[in-house]
Amino acid sequence: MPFSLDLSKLLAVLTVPALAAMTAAPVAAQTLAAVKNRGTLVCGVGPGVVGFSAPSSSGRWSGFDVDFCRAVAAAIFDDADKVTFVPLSAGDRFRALQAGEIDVLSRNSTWTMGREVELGLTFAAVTFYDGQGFMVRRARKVETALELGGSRVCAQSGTTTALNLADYFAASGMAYEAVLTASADETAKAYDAGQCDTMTSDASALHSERLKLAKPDDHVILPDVISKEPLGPVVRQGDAQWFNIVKWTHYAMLNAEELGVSSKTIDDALKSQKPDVRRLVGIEGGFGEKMGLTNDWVVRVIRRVGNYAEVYERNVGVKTRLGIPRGINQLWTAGGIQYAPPIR
Ligand SMILES: N[C@@H](CCC(=O)N[C@@H](CS)C(=O)NCC(=O)O)C(=O)O
Repeated sequence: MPFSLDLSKLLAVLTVPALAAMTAAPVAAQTLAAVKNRGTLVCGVGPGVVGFSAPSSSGRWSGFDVDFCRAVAAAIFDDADKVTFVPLSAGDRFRALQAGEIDVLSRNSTWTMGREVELGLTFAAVTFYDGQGFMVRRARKVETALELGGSRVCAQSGTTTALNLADYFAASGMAYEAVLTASADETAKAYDAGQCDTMTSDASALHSERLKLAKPDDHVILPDVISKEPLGPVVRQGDAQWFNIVKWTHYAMLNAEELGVSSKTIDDALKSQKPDVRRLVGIEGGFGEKMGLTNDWVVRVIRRVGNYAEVYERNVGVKTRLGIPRGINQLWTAGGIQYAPPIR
């Protein structure tokens, strides 16, 4: 049909230059400039999961996810305190990032395909490999999650937790009732008050939630892990420079651990003759400036916040109240799956 031929020609004329213009356009690199102009990094965090992100009584934020924000701030400003923390519920976190209310989300968020292809967001790295678990009262003498049929299960809304819960009970042919709440505090309160007999969330968060209960020792975390929860920082799509800064902050902290560079040994590292240590601390390679930062950006991160092991052990490791062993979050050289691409 002549009409359709004409239309397709017209479309080709209109679309080809438009597409070429899109691909030729430089990738928007506005986030770093905005952060520098503002003088502070705006970081979305969880409101209250001790060990991951929680404010002290004086309002100072600390935790594993908080330290990641501090590391990015240290990389940019050489000051780990130049961060404004924005507490966000599970249901609101991705909207806040999409809307530009925060520069990065560091809030025990699970990397899923849908969160990238549906929400226009990108996970920069996996800072904590986790999985979903269950907590029950010790007195129930439950040994495995397969005995949980008929349970009333407390979980947080707006999370992968609630979705996995439904999948797991359906796949196991078990009945259950979900009691969904809007925050970690509410979930713990509902469980402690007996509104549910089982609590489910990322296993790491369960270790933290247990500490909120009236009698933590009366509760056990079952050994079953029913899902993959790769947790990490999230950015908006379309700003490759910012994505690289967030991603390489995690990888720099891992590489530092692998090379034995910590906040205690950073001054020795600056005198090192080892090529990979010299590239890490920016004496060789010049990678920091190519990313919009200074060449000593990793020195700033390690001096002000520490390497991956220091951050892990300080916030959630076996010597803390949470007591979570490194497990699969060990470096690949120690039997784990934390593996950073090389700096070269
Ligand atoms: N990793 C899961 C769960 C994340 C989540 O929000 N977990 C709860 C665990 S109880 C939490 O951290 N809440 C923080 C809070 O409400 O303070 C996801 O990305 O959907």
